[in-house]
Amino acid sequence: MSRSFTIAAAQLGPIARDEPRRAVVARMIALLDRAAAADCRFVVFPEMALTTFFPRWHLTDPAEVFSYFEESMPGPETQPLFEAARARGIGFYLGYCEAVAGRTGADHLGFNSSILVDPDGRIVSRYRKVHLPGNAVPDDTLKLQHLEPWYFIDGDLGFPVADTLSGRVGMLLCNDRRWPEAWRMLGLQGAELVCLGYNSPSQLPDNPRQNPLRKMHHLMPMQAAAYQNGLWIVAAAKAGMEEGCHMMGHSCVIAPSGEVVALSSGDGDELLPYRIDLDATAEYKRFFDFATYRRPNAYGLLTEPH
Ligand code: CDT
Repeated sequence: MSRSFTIAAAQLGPIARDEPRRAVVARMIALLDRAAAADCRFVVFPEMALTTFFPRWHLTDPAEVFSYFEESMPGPETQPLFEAARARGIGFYLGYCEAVAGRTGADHLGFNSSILVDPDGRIVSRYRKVHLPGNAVPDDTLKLQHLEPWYFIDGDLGFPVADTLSGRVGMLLCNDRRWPEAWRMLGLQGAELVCLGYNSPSQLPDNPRQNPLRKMHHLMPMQAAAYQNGLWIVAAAKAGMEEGCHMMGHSCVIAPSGEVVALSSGDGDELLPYRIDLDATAEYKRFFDFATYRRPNAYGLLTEPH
């Protein structure tokens, strides 16, 4: 299997609070159709791709919170996505909320997770988000809450890298992209491609001075990470005005040089295909040559709690 192939960020426009899974899955299958027409081998869907981004609200009805979680993957409503992808010979990355059996109530029901599914329809890797941003307890004084540490449990699988797509492939989720340690964990394992889905508001009403910098703060850490670790990044957004909150688009493909080589242009469902060559990572991996030049003895502070 060639190490040069077409991959796509499969950006999703807004998902309504009451939009049924089967409608979202139908939208995703329509993107798979476009991906097949573009000869893609792999597509990257967003974080929490199956539902609206509910952590923006303090929800008190356990039944509603539970409705945003998947008890199994694939489950009855996501099975058609797996079948459609396999029929087209396309693998995918999917972000979703993973329920943990036995949890009750309206908080900490499970993980903010992602999976890698190969073109044969097999789940080859799982990731549970490590960097959960926002407030750990509801704070109704905020203009925009972001309650991931309230709804989710900290990821406990580390930063896995899978041998698939003829290369080494890792996963991250949204806020992880702002943390260099996450990328380095993947880089140290030889990752050549990292898939990332995200739900990022385009405005931060409680930190308005950052608003004009939002696009830069999205791209800059990933451009640095791609270059410093010699890897490709494909990042897929939830975009557009979702339940009154505008979600940043700017899905992108970033090369191991750090260059943004593809960038989405709209606020809706959009496929962003790009042909990548995993062998293009070698030049940058050689340039940094971790085995020769890293100085772990000088980095002890990085792993000490502060
Ligand atoms: N989903 C996610 O991780 N979003 C965060 C928002 C942080 S604002 C509290 C992000 O880093 O984009």
